[in-house]
Amino acid sequence: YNTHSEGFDSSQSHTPSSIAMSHRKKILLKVIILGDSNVGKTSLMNQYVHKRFSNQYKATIGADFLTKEIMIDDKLVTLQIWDTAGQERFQSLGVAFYRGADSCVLVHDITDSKSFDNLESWMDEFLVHAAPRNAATFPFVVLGNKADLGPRRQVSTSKAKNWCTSKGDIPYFETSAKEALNVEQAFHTIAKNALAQESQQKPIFIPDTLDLKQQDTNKQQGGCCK
Ligand code: G3D
Ligand code: MG
Repeated sequence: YNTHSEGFDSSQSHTPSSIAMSHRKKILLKVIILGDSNVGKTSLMNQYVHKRFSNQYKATIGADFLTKEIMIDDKLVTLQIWDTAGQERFQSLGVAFYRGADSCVLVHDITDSKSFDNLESWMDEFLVHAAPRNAATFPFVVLGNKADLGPRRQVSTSKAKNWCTSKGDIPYFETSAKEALNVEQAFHTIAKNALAQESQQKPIFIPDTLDLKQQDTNKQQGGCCK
């Protein structure tokens, strides 16, 4: 596998006019996926981008992100989906992971109540590190994954929905990366809400100088630019 390969949504038809139109409005949205390890984050991304559920892929994915192009209304949107490489175990995700996120996907496993209880701290972690301009309206989405394992469920749908409502009406989906249940729908909502939010924002201010000392303390193994 090419770790930075391009996914393409073949369900969308690109007529010449839709391509011409979309070129005027090419947009990149950064989506990050957070949650406890083993909830299925990598599997969800792989299912969405490559329409596959495989263990092999999981072992080789060391990439910072995958991309997928989709059409939302008349806009060609490139989703840049950032997954962790297992560092979530140590809560040591670098600054680059959070920087400039347009949407944050919080994932728990419906058969693991601890992973649901931890959503709150993942959300806090995100808000502290990404420091979005408007935390109250930032587009989060919550996914209760492994919905195919119904008999082993520990987190009820209503409990998850109530939490999402209490956090400002965050959309909630129960997904299965294994059975491709709701994955497409969830990411479509993620992209739509990220796009809606992004179009309200002014260009991001990028400073000329970087505090290298600060950068260094956040540096992860694997080299520069993280
Ligand atoms: P993570 O990236 O959040 O750490 P992974 O999670 O995507 O690595 O998945 C963790 C384990 O859960 C994997 O099992 C994976 O196959 C499984 N998994 C992911 N999504 C689903 C799902 O929707 N349904 C079911 N039944 N299993 C899922 P292994 O055994 O390979 O560790
Ligand atoms: Mg993973």
